Amino acid sequence: MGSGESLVQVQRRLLKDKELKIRKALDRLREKRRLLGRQRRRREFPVVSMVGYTNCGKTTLIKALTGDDAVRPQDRLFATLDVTAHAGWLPSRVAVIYMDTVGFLSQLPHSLIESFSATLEDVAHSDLVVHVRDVSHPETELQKATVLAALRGLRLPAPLLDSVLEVHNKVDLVPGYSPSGSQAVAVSALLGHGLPELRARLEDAVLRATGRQVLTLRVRLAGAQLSWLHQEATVQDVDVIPEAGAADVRVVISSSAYSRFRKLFPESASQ
Ligand SMILES: Nc1nc2c(ncn2[C@@H]2O[C@H](COP(=O)(O)OP(=O)(O)OP(=O)(O)O)[C@@H](O)[C@H]2O)c(=O)[nH]1
Ligand SMILES: [Mg+2]
Repeated sequence: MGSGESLVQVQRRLLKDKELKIRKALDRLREKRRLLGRQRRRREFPVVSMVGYTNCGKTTLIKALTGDDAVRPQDRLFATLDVTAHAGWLPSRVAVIYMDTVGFLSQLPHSLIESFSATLEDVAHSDLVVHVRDVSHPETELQKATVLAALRGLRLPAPLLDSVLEVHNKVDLVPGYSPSGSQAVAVSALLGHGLPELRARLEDAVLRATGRQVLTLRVRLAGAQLSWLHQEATVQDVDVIPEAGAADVRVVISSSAYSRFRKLFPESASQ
């Protein structure tokens, strides 16, 4: 204790030390929970990461796709400094997790580089990367180049880098816009234009990336096929045909499960 310190000052100092310890422990806990959450999510759902230049509309697009009011878009730099995850459903009722990321910038302030890269580590573990672009921005091509360069810097697995889905956002601000000769999907996240087409494209890409397909299989009701499918695949719809003692079952199934199914039940036909 310093000679000039009063009792109140000592208590304050001790409390400060304690607060620091608690804060550190909280940070560790938060990190641990984040990692656990990430592992859990990855096991259960395909993960789609939204990346793009800052202000291109990532958060708005996720909100439009998930209808989640909790995702509040903000028109300012780094409105979202942490990576956030939101669940959405694809047309075949496959659930996906959309990961919101921090927007890219050409000249990132040095003090932010570390948090920035930390939030992007998750991108490498996703099943699909969606590159959102603001096509109404005068520097949209430069922004695209910046984002692609940064993505290359993340050393993503080649299949992930090769399958990046490009979304051209804010087309409501560019009358008569149509993406020139590319595979891109044109949308207005704000007005909801182009979302059905985007969902279809997302589904295609997600199923392909995760080695799954949507099939309708004719199964005999007397056999074990239906319960097998319930266990090994995602059953979406069962259409019973009483006179045939059978059902048409629509499933989302992995390639490996489908080949096991065909071996086990060679009599079942794909419709
Ligand atoms: N006109 C129009 N504005 C849009 C569209 N999508 C997003 N915006 C607006 O663009 C601004 C930025 O949108 P955000 O969704 O916050 O962008 P972001 O990519 O998440 O930005 P950061 O998190 O900072 O990287 C907001 O003011 C949105 O309302 C769109 O399709 N059309
Ligand atoms: Mg955002």
